[in-house]
Amino acid sequence: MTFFLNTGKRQIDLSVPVCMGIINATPDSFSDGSELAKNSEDKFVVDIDKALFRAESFLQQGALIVDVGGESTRPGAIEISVEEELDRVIPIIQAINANLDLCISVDTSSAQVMTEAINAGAEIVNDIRALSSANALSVVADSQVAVCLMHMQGQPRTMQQSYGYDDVIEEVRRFLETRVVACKSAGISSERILIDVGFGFGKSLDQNFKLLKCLTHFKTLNLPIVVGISRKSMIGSLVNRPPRECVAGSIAATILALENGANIVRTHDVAATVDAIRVHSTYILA
Ligand code: 7PM
Repeated sequence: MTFFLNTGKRQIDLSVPVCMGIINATPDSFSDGSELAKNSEDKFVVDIDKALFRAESFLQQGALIVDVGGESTRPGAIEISVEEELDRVIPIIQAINANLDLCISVDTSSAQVMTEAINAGAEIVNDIRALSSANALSVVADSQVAVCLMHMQGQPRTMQQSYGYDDVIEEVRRFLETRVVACKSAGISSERILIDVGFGFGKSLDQNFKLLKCLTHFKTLNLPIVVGISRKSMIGSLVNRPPRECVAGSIAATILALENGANIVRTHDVAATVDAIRVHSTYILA
């Protein structure tokens, strides 16, 4: 099964997996965010030039998509205001859209941020809350952009406190199916929908690895699969290293995800991920 993702502006061929580079415009992002802070400011202000430079290097390294996020979804993170989120992400999206041929994804759950991001050139809404916030579904339905629906149990602030599943695979699958139905009922065609099991979002180490091992089960939904494993604690806690030193572990897990049908890999480490995709695609064709 080969897929094309329709973002309104372009059709992305997913017959070979593609790489989505992460641009985190958050002060407390554990693995890269504060690198985008303007040095001259006391409070966190994103440095647009640094963000643009990162996006450009992602493009050179072979990413097709950049995912720009301003709300910190790290476990335990505090929620920020919509104004703060807009201040962080919109200027970055505008700058990338004006300067680079990259498909821009916006990592947000807020309908207002989605609206302004789409106006600024975003082509994918990547929502860890799967369009469950007020008006989010209609904002996407009324546009031409694509959406990534992710599963999360609980909320980022509290989601690592308990992991209650009878059958993690079945429950995540059923949740995603329900959100896909909601999208289709609202008029979003399947060419515009991506699904994501949400590694690390209210899941134990064992549950994360069950999802990785059973990723093929999600192929029955007949939609492209996004995976976000990069530098997460499901890797860090195994290899006992801080996020920055989790690249090799993340690539190992990425190969397993690719082998189990991942179509889009969301990553901090684009060059390494593009190499892994090349190795895997060659292996598949041998
Ligand atoms: C802990 C958990 C730290 C998650 C940081 C994160 C995903 C996402 C994020 C994902 C999709 C991060 C994140 N993770 N969007 N946004 N899938 N679609 O690694 O797995 O940046 S936030």
